[in-house]
Amino acid sequence: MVQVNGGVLAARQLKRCGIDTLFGVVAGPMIELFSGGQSEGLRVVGCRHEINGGFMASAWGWQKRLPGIMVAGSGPAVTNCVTPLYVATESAMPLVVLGGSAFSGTTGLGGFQELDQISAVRSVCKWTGRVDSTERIPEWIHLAVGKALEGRPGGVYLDFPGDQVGRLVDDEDVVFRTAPEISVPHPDPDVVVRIADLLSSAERPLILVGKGAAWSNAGPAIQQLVDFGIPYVCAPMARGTLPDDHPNFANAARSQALSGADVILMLGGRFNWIFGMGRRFAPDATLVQVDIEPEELTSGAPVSLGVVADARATAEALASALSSASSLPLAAGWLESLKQAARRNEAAVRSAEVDDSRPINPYRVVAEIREALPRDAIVTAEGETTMGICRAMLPSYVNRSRLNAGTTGSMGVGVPYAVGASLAYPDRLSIGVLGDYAFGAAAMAVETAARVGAKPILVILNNEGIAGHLLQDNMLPAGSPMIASLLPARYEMMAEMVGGHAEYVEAPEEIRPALGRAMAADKLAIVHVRVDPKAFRIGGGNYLQ
Ligand SMILES: Cc1ncc(C[n+]2csc(CCOP(=O)(O)OP(=O)(O)O)c2C)c(N)n1
Ligand SMILES: [Mg+2]
Repeated sequence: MVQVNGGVLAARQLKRCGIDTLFGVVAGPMIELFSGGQSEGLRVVGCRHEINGGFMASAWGWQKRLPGIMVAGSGPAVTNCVTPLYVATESAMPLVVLGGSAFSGTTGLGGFQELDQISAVRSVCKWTGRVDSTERIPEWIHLAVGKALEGRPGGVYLDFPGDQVGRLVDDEDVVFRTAPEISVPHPDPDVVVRIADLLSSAERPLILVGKGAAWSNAGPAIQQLVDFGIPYVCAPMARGTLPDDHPNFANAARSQALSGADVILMLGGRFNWIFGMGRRFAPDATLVQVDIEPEELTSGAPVSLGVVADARATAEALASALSSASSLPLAAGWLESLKQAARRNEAAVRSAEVDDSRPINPYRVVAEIREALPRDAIVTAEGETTMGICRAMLPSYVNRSRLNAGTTGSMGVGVPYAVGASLAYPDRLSIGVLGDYAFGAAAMAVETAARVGAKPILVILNNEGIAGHLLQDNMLPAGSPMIASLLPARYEMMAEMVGGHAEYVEAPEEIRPALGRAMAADKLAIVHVRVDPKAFRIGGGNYLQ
């Protein structure tokens, strides 16, 4: 009879779930989970802070279409996971946090790091559970992975009382579980006909593409649909679900599209603040929403027809329902007017893109990045000014290749997202375009990246603060100590510190060569670009939209 501990059992079940990478901060009472992970052949990424580990795991999971797994010790290690769980749940990214907790025999006595951890995380989780026996650890992992992944993905928490983790059990008393094959919900055929009729009789149809469409790989089917002549707008992290150079891509005319459409079909997205809580549409617009979660269909938006179904299955059904029509002639003028509006909006920033002045115009930096990127790059953008400019200017061409501050607008995600994405797809370029505050919020993750061989390129647009100097100069008392402005610290030295590649750029003509050297270096790189602290975004608007 062979005896194994709870850590080995957890690792074996995770492998059965298709997971080959764990993130975590080594701590009791979870040491056996780390050791079991390593002995069972999983890659274990030891992070410098649970918040970074949780974000790395979320990005890895979003890329792999599996839950990211984050292993944390007890007490503060678990409370440090509250933010990644919240961000994952709100941004529909699958994340499983496995947290150690106090030993059962001493609870209530003031044990080390004792806390009611489930209560601490419950409101930011899709599901929580507590391991009740070492033998059942595989079953609990099976439950946690399934709950994180199915329906709308999100964060889940599984609590491991310390005494269950290290206990040895006979391996023949343990049952491993296999995930069910899940058939996704298809739309009712009659409803498909109704939506097809609505679209083909619309004068100003519009398709909105949410993260659910990205998650369900709906891109090719949506492409067939928009090829009938329908413009579409992508949610920020759904960029690339179909390639951004599709002629009907209307994000550059987003306001015109949202306020002008007469029939709007939302595929796999929520009418939350990113879509103006559903209040920005024309009063007589007809709204159809397709979502895997029924409760999403009641929201601030005046939805007239809700469909509980998978985005890809629905887009495929609609494309075949429309297939007798070669195009939608009624909508041709509308599509053309949005293309013109997009060209006008893009032209408004053109002079900034080629601006030669010093300090460097941030639009110039992002334009240079755009020209240097391969089509399959995974792009993470974060910051206030910086993320807004990236949203307007950086394209994505491949599904689930775009990460940003997401539904919660959380700073501190950028560095770990870029690292997690690089670990998920080591052969693709993972680039983080980050504000200086955003970089600093998670800067020590560069040590993790260098140690595990992740090779993100982190381009820091250093405008010396939170929205550069704009907040400090205009909204805080004149002459008061700097709290929103920051020092122009030499951030690239953090790459040197860990043996990575460092670039420091002050002149516009140096941007491209520096990016080229960083890409050729084949290791973690920081390209630190000093940009104009007084520059702001042209056109304004909400920073995540
Ligand atoms: C966790 C968290 N804390 C604080 C904020 C408020 N906030 C919004 S943007 C931002 C930083 C922006 O500065 P930077 O990253 O340098 O980008 P810039 O706007 O200068 O390009 C902060 C702190 C937030 N969104 N999330
Ligand atoms: Mg800044």
